[in-house]
Amino acid sequence: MTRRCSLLGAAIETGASQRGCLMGPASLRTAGLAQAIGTLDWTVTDLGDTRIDGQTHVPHENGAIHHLAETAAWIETLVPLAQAAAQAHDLPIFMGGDHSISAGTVPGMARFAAGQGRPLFVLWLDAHPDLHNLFSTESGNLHGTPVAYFTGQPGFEAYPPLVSAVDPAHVCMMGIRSVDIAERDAIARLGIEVHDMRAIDETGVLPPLEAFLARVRAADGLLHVSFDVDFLDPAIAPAVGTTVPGGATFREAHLIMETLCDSGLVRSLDLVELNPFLDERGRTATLLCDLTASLMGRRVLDRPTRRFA
Ligand code: HAR
Ligand code: MN
Ligand code: MN
Ligand code: MN
Repeated sequence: MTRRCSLLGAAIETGASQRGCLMGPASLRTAGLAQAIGTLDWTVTDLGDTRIDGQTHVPHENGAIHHLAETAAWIETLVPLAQAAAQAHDLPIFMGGDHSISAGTVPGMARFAAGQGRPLFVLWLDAHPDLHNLFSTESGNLHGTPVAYFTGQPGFEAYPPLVSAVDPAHVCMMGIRSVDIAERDAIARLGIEVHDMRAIDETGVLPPLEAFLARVRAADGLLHVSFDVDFLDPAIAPAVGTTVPGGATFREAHLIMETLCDSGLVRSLDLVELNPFLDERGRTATLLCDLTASLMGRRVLDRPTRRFA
């Protein structure tokens, strides 16, 4: 049966240290995201790009913070849009923009899931855990904060009140390889499931992913996937301002997306941190389109759907 997908652009770059993520949605469209999905068993609705009004500066006790007012406005805007997109479509895709969009898209999805009486689970594919609060961030770059916010941690009085929290036990991170001290403490304190690159080197991506998917299924959960370009190795994905060596390979990333497709559990997707200003002839944007196609059913050969325990 043909399912409905939608694309929503959130051209945010105020959360990142470098400019350029503003062009992320345009680059994904130019690379043919809608066309790639449209050749599969999906209809695609492009909802266009959302925007916020100009903001006046809001100071914070942590003087390092950049663009607090803009980030708060983006959260306010994105929460209801994400929730509405989930109501109208089987798989909304949120095109960033830097990773601060997830401080809006994930709570919006969590609120949608709560309305269905189901828990939201989050698969966080990233080099970074993005677990700072507004007091612990030293860089002041707010793309480093969404996970702490949407899991309901303290220190976010300056963000809009959280509409619906995600249980930290429902978050799984893969690809992590750059963690600040405050984030390391938060991971331990919250008991978040983190598979860093060493763990992936040791086991490959499938065992931890399948174990997480089994947990989502057992809880009758909805799954949101948040895909940060820097999850990938910079050799295959140069278009990101925060490259970290030793990331996921082309095949590791595709195998994750193909396995997610087989699971049938994915309800929404963020594609974030794409900085087209740093891309090489569109190769990173094209790779993101191909990975999304794998998530949505592109197959080299017909094969029986993998069975899960
Ligand atoms: N942890 C660092 C900081 O807070 C780097 C954060 C970079 N974040 C992203 N998203 N690129 O994952 O500044
Ligand atoms: Mn900065
Ligand atoms: Mn990130
Ligand atoms: Mn990152």
